[in-house]
Amino acid sequence: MSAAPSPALSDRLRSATSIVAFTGAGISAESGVPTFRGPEGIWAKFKPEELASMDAFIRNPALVWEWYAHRKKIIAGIRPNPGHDALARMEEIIPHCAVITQNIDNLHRRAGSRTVYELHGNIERNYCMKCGTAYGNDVVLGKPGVPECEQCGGLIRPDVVWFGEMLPEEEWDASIRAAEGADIFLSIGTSALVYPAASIPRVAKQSGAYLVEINPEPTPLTPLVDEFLQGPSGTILPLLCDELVRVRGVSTTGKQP
Ligand code: BV8
Ligand code: ZN
Repeated sequence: MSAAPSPALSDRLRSATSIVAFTGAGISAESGVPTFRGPEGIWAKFKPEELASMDAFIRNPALVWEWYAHRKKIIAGIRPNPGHDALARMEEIIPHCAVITQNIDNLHRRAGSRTVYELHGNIERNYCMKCGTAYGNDVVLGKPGVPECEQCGGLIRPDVVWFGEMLPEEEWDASIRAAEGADIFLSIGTSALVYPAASIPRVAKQSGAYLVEINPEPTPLTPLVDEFLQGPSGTILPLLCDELVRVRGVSTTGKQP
């Protein structure tokens, strides 16, 4: 286990035409977004099913909205970190680059990544459960208690995937296609516990990708990976991007000199 890319990875960085990143809450930890299962995890007090599920919302919409309003406020005040920035820079250099994220914080797009597949939705979006009308956070956070639809009075919910809910089909299909075509697949900052998302790195590996994991801790995926870069993604991803620039002899703007 090391934090620096091996010669085998440098070789692949030199020739890769497709690098795909699969990210979880860990990549946003250094931006100040609490992870789910860490000691400070946002689920430290509750179990996921007690908050991020339709049953929880029907049972106690005010508690679920209090939790999401709290997270929306945290996320509104944070910025992408060098890990997000490095992935956006890679997209300037490699023709086919994609980010498959489990995160709902929108930080990849804010860092400049353009091909981003959000498997679990986006906390900046909300919609009415009855008529589907879309609402931004400015509207829902301005209302006390559980926000109701201005069109039909229905309950408004965050546009995220709850436990027991299907993932968005288009994002899922695009993510599988990207994983199947990846030369290098990076699994970054995820405990690899939540399915079906956690099956995607395995699809990449089975399709011939060089599978790299970036995490300060080992996970259930670690035994399967070709390379485990142990450490925080905010440090490791910029180093990986510098190595990509070095072996391909490109300028940092991604353009050939
Ligand atoms: C579905 C959005 C079916 C909401 C989320 C039993 C076995 C297997 C599966 C199941 C099971 N029982 C139920 C299931 C299915 C269930 C599931 O997988 N449960 C798990 C808990 C066992 N999955 C579902 O319900 C999914 N839907 O299966 O539907 C279906 C089929 C047909 C018809 C209808 C339905 C839906 C799952 C989506 C749930 N929504 N989020 C919200 O955010 O509020 S999940 C949530 O947790 C996140 O989105 C994220 O995706 C997920 C995983 O968390 P991670 O991102 O990995 O974060 P975590 O804290 O766990 O780990 C952080 C990592 O970062 C750690 O490893 C840490 O070491 C590392 N780290 C820390 N600092 C850094 C770092 N890494 C790098 N740098 C650092 N600085
Ligand atoms: Zn409505």
